[in-house]
Amino acid sequence: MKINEIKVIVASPGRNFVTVKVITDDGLYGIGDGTVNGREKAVVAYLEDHVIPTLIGKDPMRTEDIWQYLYKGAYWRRGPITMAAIGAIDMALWDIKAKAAGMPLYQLLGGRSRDKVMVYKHVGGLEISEVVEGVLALREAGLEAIRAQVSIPGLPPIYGTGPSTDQAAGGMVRPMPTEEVWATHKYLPLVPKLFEKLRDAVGWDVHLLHDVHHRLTPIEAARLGKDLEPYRLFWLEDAIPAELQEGFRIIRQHTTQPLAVGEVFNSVFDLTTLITEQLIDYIRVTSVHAGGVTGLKKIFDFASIYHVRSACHGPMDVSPVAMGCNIHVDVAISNFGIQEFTGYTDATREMFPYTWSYDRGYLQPGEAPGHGVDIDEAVAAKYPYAPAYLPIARLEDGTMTSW
Ligand code: CS2
Ligand code: MG
Repeated sequence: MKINEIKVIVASPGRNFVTVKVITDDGLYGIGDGTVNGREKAVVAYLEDHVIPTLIGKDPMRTEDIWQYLYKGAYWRRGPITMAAIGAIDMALWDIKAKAAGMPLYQLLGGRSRDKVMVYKHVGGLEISEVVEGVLALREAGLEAIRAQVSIPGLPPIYGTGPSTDQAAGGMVRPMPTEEVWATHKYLPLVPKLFEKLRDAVGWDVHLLHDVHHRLTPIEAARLGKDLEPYRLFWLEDAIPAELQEGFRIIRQHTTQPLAVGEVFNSVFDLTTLITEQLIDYIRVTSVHAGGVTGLKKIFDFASIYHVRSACHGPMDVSPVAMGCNIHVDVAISNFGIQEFTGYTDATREMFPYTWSYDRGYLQPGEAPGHGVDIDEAVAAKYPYAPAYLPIARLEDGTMTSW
């Protein structure tokens, strides 16, 4: 079997997606997600100009060799654009391999290690009362794990809350970066109040999560972790920017609050200190950004030695293709933790028919050969790409900060 053709399909069914279609000489094809939210066209150019020409004629079964060829062969290794391009190709090749074997992808990854894949969904609100209502509603809908975010009184809606950035409204990506305002000193006293009210309202048998979204210093994150200990959160996510992995040592010294990080990571080298020093509890890498199925397996198997569990990133900008690959990995690995899942718009589901399924807080990979996700190119043609950016954030004095 040889790779005959590779297409890159860019479409925007509510938000931009970059999808790769690898077609073999005997008619089998596989698809992969290469979406980097707000930098999609960089991945398209990397694929079309530098990856695809080198793969035509290669044996698609050689997933590990092609992964190494694209990783080591780039010379300029790693980075979000390179690893998303590698991830897209890798997902497509695993799709082909599993289709050729006539098996769902998870069977090639060790078979089932669990009967179902637990998810968490998002609740965001402008007021604490709104968040409490939203969490109770998701509890009713069967969720075992719920992420809660609240806006800061007196400031415009911040990440994960309100219409301006709530992904459920598909409104997070804008033609030019919108500017949001952040104030740590107003945020820190608010979050413990949110979770006190949530525990009073929803009790203790539901996992509650919170995403700080890279916005604190290590000692501020240590303070927040301690303040949240009475409410027993499942995790505090992205407490600090994670380029400086050692920063987590300070948080770890002060609090037993479980920590999650890694959605912006794209290689195992981004997290070796965090994992080997057990500075975190969940690693958030996802198939599209960390080098595909091959990349995820390398990272999660490494993490399993250090008691670190998986928590694949899974908001709406991770396409149903990458979500499908995540679920196959989730169901097979030994150290599964949780899967983020926000669902998709009707247009996205129309463009990406899939056989994985969601039901009352849990996902199933499906039994179709491959990863079980396809792309309807005629539907994709209805939704042309449009430039779109994530918001940026500034402090009240105008200083740039992490969004
Ligand atoms: C967030 C993401 O889901 C999460 O944990 O951090 O929604 C993130 O803001 C987006 O993926 C950025 O594109
Ligand atoms: Mg996050």
